Amino acid sequence: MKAEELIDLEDRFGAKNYKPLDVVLSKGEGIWVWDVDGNKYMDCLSAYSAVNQGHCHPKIRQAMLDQAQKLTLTSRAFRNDQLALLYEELCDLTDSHKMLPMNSGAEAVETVIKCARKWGYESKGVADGQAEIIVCQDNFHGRTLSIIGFSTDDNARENFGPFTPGFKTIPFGDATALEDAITPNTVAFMVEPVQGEAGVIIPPKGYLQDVRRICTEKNILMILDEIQTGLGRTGKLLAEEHDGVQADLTLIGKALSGGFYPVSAVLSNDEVLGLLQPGQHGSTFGGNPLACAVARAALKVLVEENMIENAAKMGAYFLEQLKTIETPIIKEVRGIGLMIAIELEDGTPGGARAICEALMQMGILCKETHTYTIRFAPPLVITKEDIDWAVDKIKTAFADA
Ligand code: IF1
Repeated sequence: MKAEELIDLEDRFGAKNYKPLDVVLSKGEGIWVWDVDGNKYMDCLSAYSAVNQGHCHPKIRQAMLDQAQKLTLTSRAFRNDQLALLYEELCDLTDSHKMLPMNSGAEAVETVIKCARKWGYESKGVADGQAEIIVCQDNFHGRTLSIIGFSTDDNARENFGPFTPGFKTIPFGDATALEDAITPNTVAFMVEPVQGEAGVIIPPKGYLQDVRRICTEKNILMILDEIQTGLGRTGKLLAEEHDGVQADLTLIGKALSGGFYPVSAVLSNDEVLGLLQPGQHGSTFGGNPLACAVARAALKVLVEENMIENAAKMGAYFLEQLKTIETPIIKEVRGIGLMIAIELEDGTPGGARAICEALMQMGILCKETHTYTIRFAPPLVITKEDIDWAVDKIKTAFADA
C-alpha cells in the first residue's frame, strides 16, 4: 500500500495521541531504515533508545525465532527455562542482587513505586498510608495514572485526574533541594540520571554522588530510572557509573530487548525486592520465555560487540562535530555518549520541527522535543563514517534554515 493511503488509514482509525513525521517505515537494519517507497534514512532516534543494538540485530532476531519455535508464554504460574538464566546474567552484569521482570517501562516504574512504599512501611517504619516519594520537575517516567500524576507537564496531566497522592516535586540537579524536601515519611527519591524528554538535561557534576550520600544518610531509597539512559546509551552500561555510584533500585527497559519486544526490569538489593510476597505483584507476560530469550541475546550483543565503548567514543566525536556548526540559531549543543541534543534559540521560526522535517528530506530521522530542541540518539553501532555523513547533512540543513 502507498504511504498516503496508510497515513490516511492511521488518521481515520487511530487515536490522535501522536504527531509523527510522515514517513512510513517498512524495513530496518543497523542504523538504517527504509520507507515503503524504498527511501533510505539514518535513524537518529533509535525508537527512543529501544534499538540501541541497531534495527533487527541478526543475533537477537535468531534468539527470538529459536525461542518462538519452542515456547513463548507460560505465565508465572509455572517456571520456564529462560527466566533463571536472565536473572543470573542480568544481575551479574549490573551487580544487582535481585531483579523483577515486567514489560513496559511504565510498569517497571509502577513496580518500583509499590516496592519503595512497601519498604517504607515494613523496613523503615513509616506510618500506614503516609509514604512520600520525591521526584524531579520536568521528569518523564511514563504514561500511567500514578506516573502522570507526578509529572510537571500540563499536557500530560490535563483532565486525567484525580491522581495518586504521595509524591513531592523538587528541581532537577539540586541536591540541596533534595536534602530540604526529605521528611520522616520520605521513602525514596526517584530521578533520571539525564533527563530525556526534558531535552537531554545533564545534571551538575557529582549530583548523583550527592544524591547517593543524602539517601544513605537519611535512610531513603535512591531510585534511578535508567530506562532511557541505561544499557549503553550514555557510553556506560548504566549512567550511574559516570558518578561511580550504585542506586538502591534501578529501572531498565527499552533496549533490554533491542527493540524486539517490550521487556523491562527492576533491579535491586535483596532488602527491597525481597519484601514482595506471592500475590502482591505480577504480570501475565512479565518474565515470559520469549522475552527472556530476547533480553539475554540483547544484553549479550551489547557487551560482546563493544557497543557501550562505541557509544562513548562515537558520542564524543558526534558532539564535537555538531559543536562546529556555525549558525546564529543554535543556542547550545550538549550530550553524553550517544544521547545528544541541539537546542535552538528561542523564537527560531519553525522551531526544531522544521529542522527535523528538512533532515527527513535529506535522509536523517530525528525528533524534536518541546519546541526548540532536536535530539540525536542513533543506534550504538554507528561508525565515524556514518557520523561524518550525517554531520554534513545537518550542516546543510542549518545553512538552509
Ligand atoms: C512515548 C520521551 C523518550 C522514559 C523513562 C520511563 C519511560 C520512558 C526515562 C516509560 C519512556 C518514551 C516513551 C515515548 C517517548 C519517550 C521519550 F520523549 F518521552 F522522553 F524516550 F525520550 N522512563 N520514554 O524515557 O517507558 O512505558 O514507554 O516503555 O512515545 O511516550 P514505556
